[in-house]
Amino acid sequence: MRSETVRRTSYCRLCASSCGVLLDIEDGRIRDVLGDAQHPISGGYTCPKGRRGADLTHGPGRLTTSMRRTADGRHEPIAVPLAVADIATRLRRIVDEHGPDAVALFCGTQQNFAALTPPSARAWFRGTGSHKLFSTMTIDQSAKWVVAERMGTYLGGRQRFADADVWLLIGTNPVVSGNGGDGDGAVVQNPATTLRRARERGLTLIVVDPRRTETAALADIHLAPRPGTDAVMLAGLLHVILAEGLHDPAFCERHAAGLPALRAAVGGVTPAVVERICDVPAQDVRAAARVFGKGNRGMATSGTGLCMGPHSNVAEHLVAALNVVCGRYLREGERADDRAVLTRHVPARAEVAAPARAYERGFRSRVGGVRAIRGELPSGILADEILEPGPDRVRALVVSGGNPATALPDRSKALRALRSLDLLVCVDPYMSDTARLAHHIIAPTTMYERADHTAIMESFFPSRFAQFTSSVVTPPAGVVDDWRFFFDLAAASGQPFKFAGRILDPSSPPTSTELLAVMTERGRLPFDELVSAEHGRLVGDSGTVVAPPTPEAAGRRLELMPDDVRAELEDALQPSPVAGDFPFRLVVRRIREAVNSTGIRVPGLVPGGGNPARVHPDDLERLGVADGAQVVLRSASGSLRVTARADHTLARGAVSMTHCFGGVDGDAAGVNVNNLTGTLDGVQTINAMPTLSAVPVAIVPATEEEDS
Ligand SMILES: Nc1nc2c(c(=O)[nH]1)N[C@H]1C(S)=C(S)[C@@H](COP(=O)(O)OP(=O)(O)OC[C@H]3O[C@@H](n4cnc5c(=O)[nH]c(N)nc54)[C@H](O)[C@@H]3O)O[C@H]1N2
Ligand SMILES: Nc1nc2c(c(=O)[nH]1)N[C@H]1C(S)=C(S)[C@@H](COP(=O)(O)OP(=O)(O)OC[C@H]3O[C@@H](n4cnc5c(=O)[nH]c(N)nc54)[C@H](O)[C@@H]3O)O[C@H]1N2
Ligand code: SF4
Ligand SMILES: [Mo]
Repeated sequence: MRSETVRRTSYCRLCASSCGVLLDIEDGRIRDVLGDAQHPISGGYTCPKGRRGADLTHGPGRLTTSMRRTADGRHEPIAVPLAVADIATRLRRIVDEHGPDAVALFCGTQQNFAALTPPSARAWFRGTGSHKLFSTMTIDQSAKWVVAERMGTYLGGRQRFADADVWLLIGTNPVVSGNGGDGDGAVVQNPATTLRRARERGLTLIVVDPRRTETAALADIHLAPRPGTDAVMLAGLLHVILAEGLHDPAFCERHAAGLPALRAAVGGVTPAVVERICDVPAQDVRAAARVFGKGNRGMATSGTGLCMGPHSNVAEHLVAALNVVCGRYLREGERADDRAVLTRHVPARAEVAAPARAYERGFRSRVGGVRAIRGELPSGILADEILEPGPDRVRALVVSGGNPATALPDRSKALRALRSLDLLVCVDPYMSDTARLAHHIIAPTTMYERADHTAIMESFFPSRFAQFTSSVVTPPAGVVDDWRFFFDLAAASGQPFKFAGRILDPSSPPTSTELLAVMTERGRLPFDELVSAEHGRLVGDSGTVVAPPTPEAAGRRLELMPDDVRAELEDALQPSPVAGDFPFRLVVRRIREAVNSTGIRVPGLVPGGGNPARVHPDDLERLGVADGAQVVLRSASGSLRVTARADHTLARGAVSMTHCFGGVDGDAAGVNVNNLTGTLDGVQTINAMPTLSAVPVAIVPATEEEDS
């Protein structure tokens, strides 16, 4: 007899979009995931991987129990309390012998979609006394942190997508990625429809991307520069805007310093220079600058294509400079961008937080003297932190919702480092590449098995919205909520566990829902109202406005062109010859069917199963490579055998591939792009960010490579 199907409401937590879903549950298992048409911000939209939520929850790859590595290298099931006790003992031994800095935490992407995980992982970590905190931000868009440190931040808020008449997207493809443009909440939910509707109401969209992406296809203007030349492109746009007086002198006068230095630095970067270096016609550069400069409202925002490039820190600085120079910020008395519902509301003020350059005083690593930024050491030096001899060498690593074995640059070094650890603990519901190498794998609940709310997602929403979900299906007996593992580990280690400003009692753990409630105490929506709103709750405009500046802020200014940024721009203006040994540039590309490595092992999800190297058909023809043939990509750091695919959307000279594919045991389809990256290639000062996009490569037909 067929059992009854129950329909439950929840939201997907694989990416920041947080789409509302309806789950058909049968026999305690999810049968179907459907978009929730009544959801106020996603409106029924789901993506291919979100619709495979059933497989991610119940699929064959799902770990239903924690695992411990045996002496012969296999993994065997272990009960969570025993695992926690063993991990605590081994950590204690390492700390006693080598000090707390021998312990590190790596925070990955998937920990960020469970409200309780980041504060709990950090609560445990703080108790260790270690400085060795790492996250994916520093192999992603930490150029944005560097900009805030060197330029400062305007505290009145940014102009909003909802009432913008112009928007510039550079190095980002939100129609696929939902990349949220610095927490603007722009183009995250149902992105293609959101962009189409904005254009219908009059928004002009400019996209700068070497590929005619799904987003570029919706744009009014698409500039396709040579990969890695964004700093020059942005300097050129600034050149035109300043030369033609399209900037906002009043905003600059009041809030910015260094306008003459900026003017001087971009003075030589005429559209003709941009054409030469970026390979974009001068008149197109001028036209785009005029459209952006003449718009009344709207921002320039970037993504990984820019932040992973060879001059990422200066390029991102120039994105911010473009916004400052055009005054794209909210003024005193304007309606504030207030999206805090469950989190504490921070009043907006028409003033500047001065550049602090706090990284100059951060914890200093023995690896290259690199310093912590925002309390984190850059992940670009994680492998060296493990491998390089030294008294505070990292010997124990806890990985929370991340997969450094596939995500870190210079994969062979990363694998060597992970294999050499005395203790590797991986909290992951699947046998990820990192889990395979771990001494302990803690199997956590997956999204539909845990209670949750959207507190830490608020900056990704377009307006004031919040949602709660209870656990919709019963988790397997052997798993534990992510937060609870960290709570138990702190307790077993005799460490205090500080959460939302209070120390929790180790002998009486709260329930997940109790802790979720604690987290919203400083918010403005009562917890019971949140819980009872089945499809989430759109909270009306708060009516707050941008407050006048405080007297203390009178002298604070945004630094448009400090000396180190100017030097980096000069460097970026030296054209790197697109010829020689490595004539192509390998660029990043996300796909709808996977979020980094999550999804790559779900059968039938990724079309074709792998991650081919996509190249313009003319380039393939010139190389004598047939569509679908094997090629070898070579870079200064390594090589990779991969299937070549013709792709008309790419600029000539670019190769586009998706990261995080290829298993350590060859068990996952595809190949790993980080075989071609290095930790020293084009590495940026301050955040030690290596080049992960616009990586110089050669394409060699596989047969030739094998002959030589
Ligand atoms: N479906 C899906 N969504 C995701 C993810 C995923 O894996 N899948 N990952 C999530 C994560 S962790 C992140 S960080 C975000 C990232 O979100 P995005 O930054 O939007 O990432 P991509 O979609 O790869 O888009 C990067 C774009 O930059 C372009 N590009 C590459 N090199 C250059 C260059 O030198 N200059 C310029 N101007 N453009 C260049 C590429 O062609 C590509 O279109 O997405 C998140 N969302
Ligand atoms: N060459 C190259 N390298 C790159 C990039 C690139 O574009 N090119 N992109 C970089 C970027 S932007 C990023 S963000 C990183 C990605 O780096 P990571 O964040 O380290 O990689 P993910 O694959 O997202 O790892 C997420 C892990 O969390 C697990 N997981 C899923 N759900 C849960 C859960 O509920 N709880 C827990 N505990 N775990 C869960 C997944 O199985 C997976 O193993 O890679 C970076 N590396
Ligand atoms: S993974 Fe897909 S369905 Fe899930 S939140 Fe992101 S966009 Fe929505
Ligand atoms: Mo990322």
